[in-house]
Amino acid sequence: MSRYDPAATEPRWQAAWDAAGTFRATRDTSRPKYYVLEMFPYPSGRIHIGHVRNYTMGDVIARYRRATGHAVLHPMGWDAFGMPAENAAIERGGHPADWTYGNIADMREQMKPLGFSIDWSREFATCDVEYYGQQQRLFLDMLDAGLVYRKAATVNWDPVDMTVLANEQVIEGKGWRSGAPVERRELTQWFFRISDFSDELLEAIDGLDGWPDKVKLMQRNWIGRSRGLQLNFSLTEEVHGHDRIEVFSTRPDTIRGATFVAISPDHPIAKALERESEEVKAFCAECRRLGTSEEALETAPKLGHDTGLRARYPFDTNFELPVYIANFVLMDYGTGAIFGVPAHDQRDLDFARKYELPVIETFEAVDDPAPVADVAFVPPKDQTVRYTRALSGPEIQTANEAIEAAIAFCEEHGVGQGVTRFRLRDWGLSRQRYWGCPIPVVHCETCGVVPERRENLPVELPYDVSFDQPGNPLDRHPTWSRTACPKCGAEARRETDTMDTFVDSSWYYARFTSPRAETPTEAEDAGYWMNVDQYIGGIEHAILHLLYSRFFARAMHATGHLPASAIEPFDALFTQGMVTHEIYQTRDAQGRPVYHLPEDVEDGRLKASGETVEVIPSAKMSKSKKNVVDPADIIREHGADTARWFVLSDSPPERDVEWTAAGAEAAHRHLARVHRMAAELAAAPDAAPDDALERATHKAIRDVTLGIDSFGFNAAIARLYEFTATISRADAAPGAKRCALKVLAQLMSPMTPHLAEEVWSMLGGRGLVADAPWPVADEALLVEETVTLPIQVNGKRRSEIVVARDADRAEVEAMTLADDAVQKALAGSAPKKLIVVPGRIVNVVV
Ligand code: ANZ
Ligand code: ZN
Repeated sequence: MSRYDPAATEPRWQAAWDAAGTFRATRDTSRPKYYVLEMFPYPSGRIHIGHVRNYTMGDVIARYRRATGHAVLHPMGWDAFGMPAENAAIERGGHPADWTYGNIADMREQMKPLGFSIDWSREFATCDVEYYGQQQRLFLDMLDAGLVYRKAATVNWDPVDMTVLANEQVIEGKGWRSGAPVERRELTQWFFRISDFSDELLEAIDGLDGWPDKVKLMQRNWIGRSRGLQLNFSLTEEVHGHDRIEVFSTRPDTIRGATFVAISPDHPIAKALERESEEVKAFCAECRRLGTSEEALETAPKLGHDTGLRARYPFDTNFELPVYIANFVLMDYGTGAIFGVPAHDQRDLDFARKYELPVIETFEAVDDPAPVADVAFVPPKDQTVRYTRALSGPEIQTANEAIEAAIAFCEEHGVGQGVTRFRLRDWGLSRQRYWGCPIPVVHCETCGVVPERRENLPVELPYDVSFDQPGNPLDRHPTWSRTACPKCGAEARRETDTMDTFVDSSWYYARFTSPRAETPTEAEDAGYWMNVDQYIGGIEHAILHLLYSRFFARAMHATGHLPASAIEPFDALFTQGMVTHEIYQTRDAQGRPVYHLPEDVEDGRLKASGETVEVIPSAKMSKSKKNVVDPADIIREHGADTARWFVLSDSPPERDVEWTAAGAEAAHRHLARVHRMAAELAAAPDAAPDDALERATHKAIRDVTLGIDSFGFNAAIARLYEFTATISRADAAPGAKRCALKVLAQLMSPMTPHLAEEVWSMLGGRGLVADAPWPVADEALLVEETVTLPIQVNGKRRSEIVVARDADRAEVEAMTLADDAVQKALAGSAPKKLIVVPGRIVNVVV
């Protein structure tokens, strides 16, 4: 009898699917379409078990939808630009392109044995010139449409690496690689006008029914709409043509508690003062040395410089406030200036304590009005409080009410107006990096910034670059940036900045609909395949990637590359949990932890030395802790189907699942058992269907279908375990069991497609199980034919009987009296009473 041998059979079925072109996506207007997409990977070089879980989930859905008659698009590609390739070139020599394409080849080889139903003919990498050339076209279209612009912006500058750093690359004020203190610099950069869409991107979240609530909340918070007041404080004396400071506040209800005004170091008034005072200059320089991230500003100590200027409180012009330059005021939020209310804002209170400014309360708690020292009183805005210094409105009101009243009051008196502000900033896309998509513009001395002509696209990255010096190799290239001005023909210089790699991943889903087109998309293909019906990926992309994609889809619609129906590109989103593993450690002579790979540990001891290991409970897999398992090893040992089955079982897909060797072995044993049953039943002669098995089969169809449909893969798998046991135990003819097992193969096929094909073919299934239509549960067989009735004797439950649903009273009574427990209780005599509650219970009184 043939043995379960995935090493031999899995490649064979993969070859069969390939040969038949089973997973090639083709437009077919006679069928409903289904587009399932997993977030494409960064080609780091190795597939990890988290990838396996992510792509297996997508694969289950893709295979299931094919079986239910959909035209399925399930593509794969590579998010291939970015810093790691450049860092590898700097650290180890070699070229980013070679490193990247080498990694892609390796990862493709690691991925293929997993048997995903991917249309590999659509594969691309974002560093393919065919892809980023189209991205340049999109950029130019967006430029024409006014969706991209240039402006001076403050950036984090690493003076050693001579490059701009993203906020995440600034660690405690220092460059993540150079360790040099990061400076704030002003550079002219390209920006996408995403903030024009703030309102729309926010409102549209309400319609994203297929998205997890937590992701929607994160998107809302990131966009951060807030209602506030913009008003002027006049200055007691004019300074360089400025006679007032415009401030923005979301708490105008607290204005009578204002004790200072603060402006950003980048505010025009601060800049004017900087020109005349060395002291101001030194102070602003100090502020700029800190990063620009909100986080850096949150944690950095509050610094202020008293300008000596005085601002008049707008309603009582005798009341004057000092004007500070403060490091925690950002120039690109609101107006770059605030009024400080130490009583009701912790940051302002810290500042006031440091610079000995007064603290004036405007409201207090209704029940316990005593303030707490050095803690600003900031109750929720919908809580009722007592205003002691309200600007307008009654004494007792909520902050929300007081805020609206204050805005109305200021508008009435012509001193300010209500405004809606967003936290969302325009998206700066310029990177002073080589390994990215070149920004297709040219700088001409006479014409300024000129877009490259479309017929000159793509602007290709030069291959001959060196990484032996800091900075952007494109700047140092002897010829690359030299070109003719597209407008006047004079000698001009190419833009050497490249695009943020988030741009690459903001439209790849659209490109997959026609990956070889000579335009970014093809209307017919995009119209047919968009939207992504099911998007699957990690929660770490819940904010930026999704927001940028939502913006890009709108921009692509505005520039004619996507239909209006695709401006929300992802109908449903699923964020999967991680695969975790225990950590094994011993200690060195100094007591420092030494980590060990799972494969080197057995039964709590090191295989090599027998030393006992400490076991740290399940944690995110990480190379530094060595608690990683390599999918390639698992496939070698157990086969791909075992890996696929295991990552889906045990835990709901949104939760973490813990990888254990024992669990993997159990999964493997189960698959081997299904295989063995198939081998045993393969030659069974045809038999009449068995009623009970038939019913069990249809219940399994119903439950597994429901499980897959609702992302309850673990529940579906639990049902498949049960169904396997039912078939095995069933008291039915082998021929009937064989029929049930064939359905089992179909139901398992999305999760364990190779084993399913094997079993299907052993049992005489026609063609590939991948092509077989999904079984449909017969409603008639799902109706329970029997009911279980508990039997109580003298009020205590003693037994139960299974009777036909339509059994009559006499029949139930007869069965009750025949029951062992009842006979024992009666001890030969007749019952005093026998009460049958049809369909519910039987009561016997003796
Ligand atoms: C006075 C006030 C009193 C404020 C109070 C808060 C509490 P959200 O709500 O996140 O939008 N602010 C305004 N512009 C700023 C800037 N450019 N840099 C730093 N802080 C700025 O934040 C709005 C609040 O943050 C505003 O309301 C302002 O301080 C401050 F008890 O005004 B508030
Ligand atoms: Zn020119």
